[in-house]
Amino acid sequence: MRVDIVSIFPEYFAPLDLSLIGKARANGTLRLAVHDLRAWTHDVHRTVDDTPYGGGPGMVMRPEPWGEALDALAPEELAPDGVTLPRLVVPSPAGEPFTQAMAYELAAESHLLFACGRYEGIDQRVLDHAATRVRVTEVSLGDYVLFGGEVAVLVILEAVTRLLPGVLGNAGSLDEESHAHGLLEAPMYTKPALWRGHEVPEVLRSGDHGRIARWRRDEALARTAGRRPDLLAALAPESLDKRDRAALERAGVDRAALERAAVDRPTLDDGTGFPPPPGRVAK
Ligand code: JD8
Repeated sequence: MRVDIVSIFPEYFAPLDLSLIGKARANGTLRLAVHDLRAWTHDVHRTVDDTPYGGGPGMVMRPEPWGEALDALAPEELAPDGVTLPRLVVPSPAGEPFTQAMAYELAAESHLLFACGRYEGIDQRVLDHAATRVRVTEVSLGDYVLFGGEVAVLVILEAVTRLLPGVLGNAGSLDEESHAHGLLEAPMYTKPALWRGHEVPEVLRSGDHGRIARWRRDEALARTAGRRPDLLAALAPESLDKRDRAALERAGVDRAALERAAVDRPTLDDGTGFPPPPGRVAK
């Protein structure tokens, strides 16, 4: 996979030299380049921002450097095979929520181009213009406010690159994990068996693989019910068998009630798309 990142803070991406992503780069699985947006400015101050039309606080990223960056990294003149067309990914609080499903989708692309905004964001015409040439996906990490897109790109790349063939040593660890089957994972333990008065559950030391698998499944179900009822409610009914339903009942979960909770969750929304800050009462 080829990845290009454009940012006014290329130093933010130093961690991409480390660990498994660094290894994937070193062995050619991942061809990653970070570009300084200011390389596509022409004034002495290398200006990338200006005041917002319509007024308001802060600054907006000017379109011209972004236009030149896209011309360089997503050229209109395609290679004859057309395969070099990148998918443009733009972190934004107004984007589509980033999920494991989207990570899988992005991992199937051969070329990703990330545009990191700062300040109040990028002039909208950059995205509108880019969409005439490439597929554009605005992505949000979640409902909280960041300074810019850089950290979001680090998160997205970590989720995406670990799905690339050959990046994870242990292929089995991919589909056994949380979010692959829609449940949180059971807790994990290692040696020693007794540590500061806390014991590893007996079942995990029993060597009985059937009992261990059932225990882990029950823990996953109980944990998900307690911590993420939204995930449990979103499960397809057929992904829970009779023993699962029994485990949920023991954990005190009424699945019908969970499903109702998922559809008529009380709204805290005041139209801004964000829940009220602490201290403010929801409408
Ligand atoms: C990109 C600029 C800051 C955005 C005013 C200050 C993602 N989940 C997420 N939260 N925030 C971002 C994000 C924030 C960004 C930029 C992503 C570029 N900002 C601006 C508009 C409102 N703030 C994000 N992914």
